[in-house]
Amino acid sequence: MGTIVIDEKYDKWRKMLKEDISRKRYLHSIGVSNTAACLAMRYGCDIWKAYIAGLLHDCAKGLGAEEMIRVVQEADIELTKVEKSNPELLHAKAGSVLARDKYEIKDEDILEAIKYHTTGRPSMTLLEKIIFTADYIEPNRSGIPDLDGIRRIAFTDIDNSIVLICKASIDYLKQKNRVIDVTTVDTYEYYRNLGKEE
Ligand code: DGI
Ligand code: FE
Ligand code: FE
Repeated sequence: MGTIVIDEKYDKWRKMLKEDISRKRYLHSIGVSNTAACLAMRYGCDIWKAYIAGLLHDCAKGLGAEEMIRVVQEADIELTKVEKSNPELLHAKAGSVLARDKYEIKDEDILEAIKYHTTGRPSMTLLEKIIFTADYIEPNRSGIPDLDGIRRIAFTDIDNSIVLICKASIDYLKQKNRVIDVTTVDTYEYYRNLGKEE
């Protein structure tokens, strides 16, 4: 695909997204898109895939919990009990289905990056790591302790920034007495141990 073709598509997706989610969420998505493109430049990932995955990662955020469950189940994707009872986790899988069926994204790498953007997973692809990280550090995020430190580390050692993001998320969820998904813990442990081996 030539750059001009993708640019026109990006504009179409951007306009669709604006209709599907709140203004605040839309601005966050633009922030993630741009930040993901920067990280892709830094780490040698496909810049356009990062730009598109960043834009669409939260495309299901406008759906209600029931709707998200229906969308995912109709696509024959399994939902865990934890996902069913915690709607904040559902938008990742629902988003990958919506991106495929409504936004007509055919690229599996982009769809996987959307699917795993909330919990991460062990051995993420570079694109998955970039979307996971960009989601946390994009310019509109605020009120997170040492966010500037994490932002700097994201551009020097992305695996280490993933450890810090997972740790901060788990601490936050514990503090709020929320159920922690096993994948969230697996991601944390995988990237923490990766750092120890070096
Ligand atoms: O969609 P965003 O707000 O941009 O960010 P996100 O997709 O990373 O996370 C959405 C929410 O999901 C956020 O409030 C934290 C929450 N979350 C992340 N991991 C877990 C989780 N919630 C539960 N209950 N368990 C988790 O493991
Ligand atoms: Fe999200
Ligand atoms: Fe997000």
